[in-house]
Amino acid sequence: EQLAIGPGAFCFKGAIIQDGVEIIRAVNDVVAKAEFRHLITPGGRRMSVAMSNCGRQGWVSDHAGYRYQTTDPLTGNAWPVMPRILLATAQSLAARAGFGNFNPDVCLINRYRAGDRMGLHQDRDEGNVTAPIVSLSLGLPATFIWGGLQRSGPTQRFILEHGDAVVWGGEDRLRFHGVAPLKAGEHPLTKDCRINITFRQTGSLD
Ligand code: MD5
Ligand code: FE
Repeated sequence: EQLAIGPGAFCFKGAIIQDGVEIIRAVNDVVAKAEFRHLITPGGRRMSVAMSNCGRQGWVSDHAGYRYQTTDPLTGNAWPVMPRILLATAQSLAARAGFGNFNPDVCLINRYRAGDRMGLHQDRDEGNVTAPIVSLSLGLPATFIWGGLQRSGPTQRFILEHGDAVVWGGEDRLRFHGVAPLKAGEHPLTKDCRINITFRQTGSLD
């Protein structure tokens, strides 16, 4: 089931349910090497969502700003290699949405617990905004907030549930978006949390 939620945004409802156990195992392998942490925004605020990364680059934030870097600031080590199941899932979904040759070098893993939220923002730290972003939702459901190209524009809300995948490309790639505070709950696979995984391509030549 593929829902076109915008001209360049496609929701694949339940598409990754059958791979849920394997995907969560891959996430656990990554966070055993690069643990979840609460990044600090350039303005000095601690993000409620806990994050980690795998792949050639990782998204980080601190007093100096938002950026991608090849090493984990907590350890100085390279980020863990992107597990094959994650890369394959992202590439397959991008292709189904019409984006061939998607070669993500970043896999950002977000962990939401009860009350955790993500304020309205755009994803524009990637050098290549022509590549889509693929996102996977696992565990507890969340209310996703979807705006327009200006922060002040109207927003829509929809629920992202366990097993849903969304490909954000084309003119929907730079929309403002956020996640409402997570409601407490219990999920058989992730217990008290929601895991969101986003795949990004930071370069323009690969
Ligand atoms: C989440 N994560 O549920 C969301 C899912 C993030 C983030 O927002 O930056 O980690 S990805 C939603 C998204 C990505 C790229 C573009 C658009 C939405 N969009 O244009 O609406 O944790
Ligand atoms: Fe985002």
